[in-house]
Amino acid sequence: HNEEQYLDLARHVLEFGDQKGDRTGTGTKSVFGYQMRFNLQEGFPILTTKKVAFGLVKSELLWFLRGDTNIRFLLEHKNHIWDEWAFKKWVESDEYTGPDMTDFGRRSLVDAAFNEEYKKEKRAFCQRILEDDDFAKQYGNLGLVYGSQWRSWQTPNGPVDQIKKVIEQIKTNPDSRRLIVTAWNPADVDNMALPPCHTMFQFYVNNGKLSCQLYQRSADIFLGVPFNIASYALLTHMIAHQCGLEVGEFVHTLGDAHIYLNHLDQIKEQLSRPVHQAPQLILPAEAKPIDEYQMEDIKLEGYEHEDAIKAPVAV
Ligand code: UFP
Repeated sequence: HNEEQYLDLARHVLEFGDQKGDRTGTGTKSVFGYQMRFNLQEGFPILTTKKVAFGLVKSELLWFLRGDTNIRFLLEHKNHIWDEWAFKKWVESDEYTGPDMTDFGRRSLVDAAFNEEYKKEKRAFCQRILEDDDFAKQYGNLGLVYGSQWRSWQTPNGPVDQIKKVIEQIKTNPDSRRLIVTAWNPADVDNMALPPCHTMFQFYVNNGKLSCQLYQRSADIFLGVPFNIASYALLTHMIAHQCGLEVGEFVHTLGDAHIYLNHLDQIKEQLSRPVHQAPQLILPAEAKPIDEYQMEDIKLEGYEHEDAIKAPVAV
């Protein structure tokens, strides 16, 4: 069963992971180098031992594929996963005159009164992004994130659309061993708040089936990875659909694979739960241009799952 790939990863890191410090100061159990293989013919590999918010996976992936880097699109779809990055730029700007939001990520976790103030400020920020075009242009844009790296990688000779190119190559040259999309730019990483976690992915065509392998440099096993698996499985389906291919495997290769020390109870709870049958992904009969898919074009049928499990995000 596909889900055992993930549960085995969690058990492996609990058993063999070394305690290791990290950027956030939280502490982790970590291993280096691990690989999971999901057979996409066996159903869609979204986890069933806890609820994964597939709506957020969809809207984020559609956002990347449109080459969009402005959080307004995400907010229009009630997706708040990238808010903090835009909010940070806003509260650090000269124009911001509200209460001091320095180090809001950490303070909101330890100071309840501050957390209320922070949530209020952030709600107002999101509302303004939705309502005020000029404000959205200036403070909603995250700049160098996956949308721009995938669809308009900047070079001295103009932008490179890696997604368009790789789709063309899969169609015309399926045996190619160069079907790669990369997000890691050594010239930028020193100036980035969050250097890309999904550093690159490669496609592979065999027997009419499209497979995809992702190299993820850093993997938060409890909170990030379930989301990442669903996202790249969906991407593989969408690209296969574009190219008239069936889906093969999603191979997920991890660099620093870690469980945060404040997620240990949650992951143990998850490991004690029953696994349900995998759902099916339904795409429209006819493929659309890759940047024109709408939320309602993508459906999961028969997603049975255990309840969501809450855990603090390390920032
Ligand atoms: N992380 C993921 N998946 C993602 C994402 C982030 O697991 O898609 F964007 C986690 C990995 C790590 C943290 O725990 O976020 C990033 O921190 P760092 O840059 O220090 O690796």
